[in-house]
Amino acid sequence: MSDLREGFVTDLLQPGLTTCAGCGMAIAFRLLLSQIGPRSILVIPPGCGYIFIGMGSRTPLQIPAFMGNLGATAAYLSGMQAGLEVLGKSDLHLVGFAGDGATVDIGLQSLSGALERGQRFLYVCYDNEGYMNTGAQGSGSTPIGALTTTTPGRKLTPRKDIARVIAAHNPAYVATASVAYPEELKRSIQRGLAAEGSAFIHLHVPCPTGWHYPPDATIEIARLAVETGLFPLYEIIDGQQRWIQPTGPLRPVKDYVLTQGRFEGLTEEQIANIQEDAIKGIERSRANSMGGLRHAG
Ligand SMILES: Cc1ncc(C[n+]2csc(CCOP(=O)(O)OP(=O)(O)O)c2C)c(N)n1
Ligand code: SF4
Repeated sequence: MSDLREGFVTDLLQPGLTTCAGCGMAIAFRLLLSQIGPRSILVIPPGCGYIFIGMGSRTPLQIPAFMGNLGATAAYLSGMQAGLEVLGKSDLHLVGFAGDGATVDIGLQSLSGALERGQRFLYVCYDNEGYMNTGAQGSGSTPIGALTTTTPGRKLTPRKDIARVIAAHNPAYVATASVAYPEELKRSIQRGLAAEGSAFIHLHVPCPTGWHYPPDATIEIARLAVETGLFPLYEIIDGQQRWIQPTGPLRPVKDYVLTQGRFEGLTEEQIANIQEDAIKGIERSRANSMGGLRHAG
């Protein structure tokens, strides 16, 4: 058992979880816990992340956590912030950990409202690019060309660029992050916790079960998404965008799509279209950036 007295914390998450082998989200969640520490309250909506809250009276978590409904993570965080203010407690971190379905689709309205109000919390959207917990359905964050159970003929439209959607609300902090760059992720979490207002991290977490690849390839695939420009890394602090993307030429997207069964059977022309989209996307993301103050390594 962990001892939660100051200085005695060993692990805020106990073993015996039922996440799939090689789950990128599970790796990312441990990194998140290592940064937020025991003085935190988590809100996690239904989805694979709910595994960390537990079932019935059993939980592997050593800090308070609450499962809201799928569309209202930011509304719960807002209510908790108001409650803590009334109680005069300002030394607790309020942290949301929600999937892409719960964020870019179903929870976008409540998140948008909370961002407009400038409420203070850290919201981490773990993006496994689909509704994975309910059978790998396509979401607004599923990339073009991917096979899912609701797009058996492939996703025909590009993903929503959620970090830019959030940035348009001008919150205190926005970052994109990848489980393949843990030091950058930890720094972004710290910056988000320190921000004087709402903080949002869009965190890329490969899913072996839904993307159809061997569980030991998770980190390699996450790194390829960044290196090909399909998931560029940057942060925006008080409106100033800084580039975190590794330096050097982009790798071809073919190196990425060939690693996963969800892209099986793509034609050369379809791969060329994805390549074009990746270049356009990275140019859009880069357009507002100042010189690279941080570089993932
Ligand atoms: C309003 C609503 N619609 C559908 C569901 C059923 N449901 C539970 S979890 C889930 C998937 C959530 O997907 P996402 O947020 O991407 O998280 P992931 O499962 O990928 O971790 C769905 C559709 C629900 N709980 N509430
Ligand atoms: S379905 Fe994907 S995201 Fe969900 S627990 Fe399994 S590997 Fe992780």
